[in-house]
Amino acid sequence: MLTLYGYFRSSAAYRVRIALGLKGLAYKHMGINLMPGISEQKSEKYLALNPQGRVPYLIDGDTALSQSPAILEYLEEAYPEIALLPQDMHERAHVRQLASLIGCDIHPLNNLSVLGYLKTKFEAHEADVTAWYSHWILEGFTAFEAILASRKAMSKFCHGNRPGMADVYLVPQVWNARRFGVPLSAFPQITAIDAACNSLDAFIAAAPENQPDAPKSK
Ligand SMILES: N[C@@H](CCC(=O)N[C@@H](CS)C(=O)NCC(=O)O)C(=O)O
Repeated sequence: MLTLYGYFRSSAAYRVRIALGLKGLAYKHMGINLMPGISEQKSEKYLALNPQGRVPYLIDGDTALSQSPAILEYLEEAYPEIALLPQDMHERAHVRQLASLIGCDIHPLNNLSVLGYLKTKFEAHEADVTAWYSHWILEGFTAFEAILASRKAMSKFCHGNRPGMADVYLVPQVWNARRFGVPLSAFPQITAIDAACNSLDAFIAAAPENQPDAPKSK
């Protein structure tokens, strides 16, 4: 059985939960509480496992990995029966392009430690931090939407009519955007794809509000 260390609101862990669900892989959930003031990711015990002190962290037998892109690529190779990347290498590169736009250019600028550093080191106010957060999502989603629009045919998901790797990255980022009140009306394809994904069991089961460590009142 696989073990996934995560946090209900971590979008990097959310990606891995979606991929596990799409591939039909059962896993044991280990909650790591990232709430400022609790910061279980910085505990001696967790750092001994993952020296970077972040989630997700996946254990599959002798394989133990941090970094959601590495985990997702590992799952794709270790459990290829339900593929999240296209067969064709050109299409595969296209999907990786979309995933990287989110994984490399939006998410790292908006993660908890970056936002915390803006506040502690640069005395950024809450409104400045929210503006920072929105800026990188809006900039990234504008490009993402344009890339989707440049494709010859519209599709139900980011690539074709089955959910795959780009959707695995997109849906958690849309969830974050909504959480911070980022307006999404300029992104009709992104929001349509998000809605299509969120009607599927794997995405519903992976949603932050459906995790065992989510607050009950949410
Ligand atoms: N590039 C990493 C990013 C992981 C990451 O930043 N995780 C966040 C939650 S989404 C985290 O654990 N933050 C804790 C912290 O910054 O202290 C990945 O994709 O796995």
